[in-house]
Amino acid sequence: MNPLIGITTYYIKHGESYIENARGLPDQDMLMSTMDYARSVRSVGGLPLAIPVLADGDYLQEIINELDGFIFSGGRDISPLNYHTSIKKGLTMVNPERDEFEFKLLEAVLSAGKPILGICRGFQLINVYFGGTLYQDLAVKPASELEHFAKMLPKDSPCHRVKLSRDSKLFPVFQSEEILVNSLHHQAIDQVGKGLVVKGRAEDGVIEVLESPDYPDMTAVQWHPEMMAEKDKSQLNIFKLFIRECRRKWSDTKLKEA
Ligand SMILES: [Mn+2]
Repeated sequence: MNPLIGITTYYIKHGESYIENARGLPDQDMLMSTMDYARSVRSVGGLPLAIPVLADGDYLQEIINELDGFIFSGGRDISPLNYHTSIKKGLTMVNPERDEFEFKLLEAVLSAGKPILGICRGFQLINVYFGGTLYQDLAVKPASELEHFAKMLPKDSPCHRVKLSRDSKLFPVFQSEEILVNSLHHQAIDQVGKGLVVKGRAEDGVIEVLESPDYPDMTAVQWHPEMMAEKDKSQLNIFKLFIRECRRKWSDTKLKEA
């Protein structure tokens, strides 16, 4: 069985990225996803599918029923209004439609008990969903010498260390307490959401791994394993773990139905 894996996407509103003779027309909205997610999922035996931002309750329920696992992908900043905070210096573009859709999707996936992999924005989305907050810009607060928004490096280049807890589900994946990760985020977790547990931090204390005892099939990381996976096979193990969880959930469900 090859699990069907839904991957959330950018919602690019018309006019936003239109360049004459590039793609589409000035009055067309677009969805966008980097190929890294699809390639990583495919290389571990999953069937990757992009999920468009469609504000329609039936659509949500149908994809929940049909898909076996969900990747909440990277992207723009989450609007601070979602964590009841005023807009602060350093916030960049937000997309309220995507925020609203993904919070609804996350709620539905959690209640269906299907496996979740949250990456970067997806990791932050999970924290906000559980009532946590974010630093709106690491350049402003908390000040650190570490560069977490390393756009000057290749996408797969390690930037800093992450210290994993020995009881993290990622510890057996990497078989190490210390791993090297890329870093392409300018925001970070401030207050941790209810029921979430910090299982990994960067050298400067920035939270990079969250887990939940209530949702053991949820993995959430601040870095981008999908960008590193081609060169660093240990990062691909995160996807292997996720696909294993999807297969197990799928066969548990089939057993119950039988
Ligand atoms: Mn980082």
